[in-house]
Amino acid sequence: MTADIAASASSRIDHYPSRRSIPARFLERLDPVVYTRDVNDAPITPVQINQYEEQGFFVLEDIFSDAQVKCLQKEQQRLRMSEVNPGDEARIHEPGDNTLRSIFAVHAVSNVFARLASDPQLLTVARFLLEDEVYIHQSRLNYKPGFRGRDFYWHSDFETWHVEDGMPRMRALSMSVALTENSFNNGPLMLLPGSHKRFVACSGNTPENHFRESLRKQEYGVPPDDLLMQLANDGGIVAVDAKPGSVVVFDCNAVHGSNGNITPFPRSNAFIVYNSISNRVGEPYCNRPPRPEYICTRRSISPLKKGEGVPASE
Ligand code: 6CS
Ligand code: FE
Repeated sequence: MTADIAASASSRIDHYPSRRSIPARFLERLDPVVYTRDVNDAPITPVQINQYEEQGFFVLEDIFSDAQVKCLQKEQQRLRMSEVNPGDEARIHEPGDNTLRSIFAVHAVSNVFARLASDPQLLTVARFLLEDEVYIHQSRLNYKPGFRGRDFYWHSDFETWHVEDGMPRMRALSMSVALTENSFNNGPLMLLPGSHKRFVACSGNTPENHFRESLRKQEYGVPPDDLLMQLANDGGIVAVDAKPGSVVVFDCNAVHGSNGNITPFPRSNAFIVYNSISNRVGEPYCNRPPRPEYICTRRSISPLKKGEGVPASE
């Protein structure tokens, strides 16, 4: 068998079987966390590299200036208020009411968020950790507005991206850019340190068009209580209080979630998901049709080039 056939054959082997109608269980992580072995002139500190390796995440403080944050906030408000074609599927509302929960593919509809996604400070870190050229697998704004912002239950993004998008291996990461204060009381991102080192294979089967519900309230691909208890007992729970303009970088398989927000203060973040160009998505592993392009980039996969950075707003 030639090398490329072997490679494509191996890429179709399901190394992380999940939602196969068998009880949930831990599987070994088969992939590195930090792919780079050469840490000379790294764009992040040894402490950050070690934290990412061991805990699955770290925080980049003060990446964007107040003027840049102001520009991002104005843009997220514009998108939030913008008239869109009725039934725009990329705009997700909270279950049961018309509160806007998320907007997906913001890098594709907004020049400001395209510049955020290609910002050299972010792209350099993603390329370093994944040791590859990268492309944007997904982007989204999670608004989590005041008073009525709902929770995002515990999950591993990779479990979904593997099963429903056909992402073969754990060679992707998310960057959550804080657009408003992420404080301990308005539903900050919570992570289970060390959870990225084991894959939680979930029970059940993926329903048809699962994304129509899962982006509002995820019920499949969710770790069961006993495995969550083990992860929390082993590594604790960290709620990340992040100032506007800071960035939480977390591994694709780090189990995370966030509580609802009944405070008057929104907890709005922009998420950019970088996938390695050598880990591009293929056929889903759940034998369902591929999810739409606004959730999972599939048509236009090419190495992301460094952009001019996030504009500053006067
Ligand atoms: O299905 C997805 O791709 C989305 N679901 C969650 C809960 N987090 C990652 C991503 O936004
Ligand atoms: Fe997530």
